[in-house]
Amino acid sequence: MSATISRLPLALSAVAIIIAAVALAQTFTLSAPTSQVTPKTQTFKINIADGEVISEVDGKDVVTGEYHRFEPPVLVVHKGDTVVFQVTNMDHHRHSLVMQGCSVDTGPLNEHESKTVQCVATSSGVYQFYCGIPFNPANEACAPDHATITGYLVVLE
Ligand SMILES: [Cu+2]
Repeated sequence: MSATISRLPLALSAVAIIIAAVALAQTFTLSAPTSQVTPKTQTFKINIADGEVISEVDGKDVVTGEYHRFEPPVLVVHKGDTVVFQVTNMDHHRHSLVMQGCSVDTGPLNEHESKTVQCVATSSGVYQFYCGIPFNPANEACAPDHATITGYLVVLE
């Protein structure tokens, strides 16, 4: 009986040491960097193109307008990736691709002109890219829908 009582503090000490060791191990595990996707280079072919607005007029489909867009309009990468934009202007109006945050700017692109620009996506988030050439019908610069020629770079954590 007395032998059992005298072993109790030893057993409690052992349990305390085990609990402390587990807690310490968890502390180091939690403070260790979380596993990240290995940064890589992601290349996108992006066309600046026009589309037709087709409306039904007197029972027939008629082209009633045109719009301009980036194709594809949404790009998804991971933080740390190098993003390469191979931009081609397929439209007869002059356009460009500009983005802040992950900073790129092709400068003005004439019809069928291409330019490659790149940036490193250092922060996660959603970045809008857009045409940087304001509409000016006097010199073939952009189009009336300039403000809606936009796309998005989604940078995942
Ligand atoms: Cu524009």
